[in-house]
Amino acid sequence: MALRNIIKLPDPRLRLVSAPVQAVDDDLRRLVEDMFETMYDAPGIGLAAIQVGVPQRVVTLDLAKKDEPKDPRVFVNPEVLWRSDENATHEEGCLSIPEYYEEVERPAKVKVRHLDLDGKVQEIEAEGLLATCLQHEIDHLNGVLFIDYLSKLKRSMVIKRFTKAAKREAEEA
Ligand code: GNR
Ligand code: NI
Repeated sequence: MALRNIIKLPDPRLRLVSAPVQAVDDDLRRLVEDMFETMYDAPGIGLAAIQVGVPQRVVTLDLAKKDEPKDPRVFVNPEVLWRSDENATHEEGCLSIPEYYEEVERPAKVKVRHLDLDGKVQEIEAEGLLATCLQHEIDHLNGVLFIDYLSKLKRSMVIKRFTKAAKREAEEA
């Protein structure tokens, strides 16, 4: 197991479209282990592989509260099969855009098909926070970030702030 570095805005890799996983094998299981370690350490409730620089369609999630037992979930090659017409608004954050939070409106419910770590096809219907997080993570696999749903002004201010911070860090290094 190893902690991996989480890439941050404006890293252009966040805009890549990740490739489908070809085989559910030990290499994939090692990546997933590292993703959980990295996600729990951050801490975050979800992580897409591209956030650790791996452009493959893999998502980890754990929505358990602090006082609850861990509930690690893995979604390989997730696909949205259905979205509700009804929308819901949730405050979102992203480990690749640290300490920035905004309300985002998305379909309230989604049906998602994916592979599990045994390579078996699974389908789930999600609502609430699970629906929000799954959509946030599947967006990452398509190079989409939650700031893309905000006004142009808000989005450009966030990108500017993180671009400046990255420049400053590069100069200090
Ligand atoms: O840790 C996270 N919290 C969160 C809160 C509301 C909506 C989505 C998320 S996902 C985020 C971790 C992350 O960046 N996943 O890509
Ligand atoms: Ni994110």
